[in-house]
Amino acid sequence: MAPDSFQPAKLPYRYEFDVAEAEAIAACNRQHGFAVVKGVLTPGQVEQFRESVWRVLDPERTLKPGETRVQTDFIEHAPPLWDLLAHEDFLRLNRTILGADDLTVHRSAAILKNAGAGPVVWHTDWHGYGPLPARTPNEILNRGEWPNGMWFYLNGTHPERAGLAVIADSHPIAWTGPEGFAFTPERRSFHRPGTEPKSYDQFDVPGVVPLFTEPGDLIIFDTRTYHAAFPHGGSEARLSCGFIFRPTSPPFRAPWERTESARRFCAALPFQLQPFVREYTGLDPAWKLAEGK
Ligand SMILES: O=C(O)CCC(=O)C(=O)O
Ligand SMILES: [Fe+2]
Repeated sequence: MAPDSFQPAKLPYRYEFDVAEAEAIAACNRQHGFAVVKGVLTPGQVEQFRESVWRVLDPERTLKPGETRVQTDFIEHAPPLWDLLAHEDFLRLNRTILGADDLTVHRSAAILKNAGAGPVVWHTDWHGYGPLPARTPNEILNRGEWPNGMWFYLNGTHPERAGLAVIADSHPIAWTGPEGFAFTPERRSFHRPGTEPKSYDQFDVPGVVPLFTEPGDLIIFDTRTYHAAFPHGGSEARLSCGFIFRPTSPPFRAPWERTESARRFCAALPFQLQPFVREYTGLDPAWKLAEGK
């Protein structure tokens, strides 16, 4: 691993902002494909979010060394996140990024990653480079133009402990990949030419920005931005969670019915927050494209 990946990247632009700087954050995300927003959560919220991640992903505390768990309808089970639906700066930031006043909760997730876990390979979350029709819930939900990364890393992020890294400016459709690499099929990742076309998991890639954040900071990245996570060489489990909005219009349909859990979530939200979930699809993990389609 290149030693520089443990140093903050020296970039000719600012990518860390205060939550009130909505225009500058949206501009940085548009131009460079990512931004960090400092201190969005209070220490009390960080504590509540952490408690929710443990409660939902590991209620029995059985997480093994090196294990990672992912949960893909997290907001439905984590009422402390609902406070963000009434957080004026957070809403204004999302409205500015999306260029829309009416927002719908699109999807949410949480990840619990124990010390000893390996890296997350370089990838884009966007499935628009792949074939139609979409085959999985992720492929259905990750074809939009809204940012796909709106993450709170509740222990902060650091390259030594499974921190997130992004490749600056990797989000345009016209991007041709990092210098010295070729894309793997469907542009999911990249590899060194002459080696097997499997997703790259090292950090010696041109344009890498390792992120250094505190608990309570928000990491935003564009739907097409390439990102990866360092191996977890720390000693405590890494907890992260987040959710994204999409503009309520145009309508967005999913090919599954709301799950029982999605229905309970929508019913439980206070009256004044209902507009955020009228068009909520939830995510049915059991859905897949029927054979022969
Ligand atoms: O483990 C991480 O922080 C990376 C997560 C990620 O890339 C994803 O969920 O798409
Ligand atoms: Fe990802």
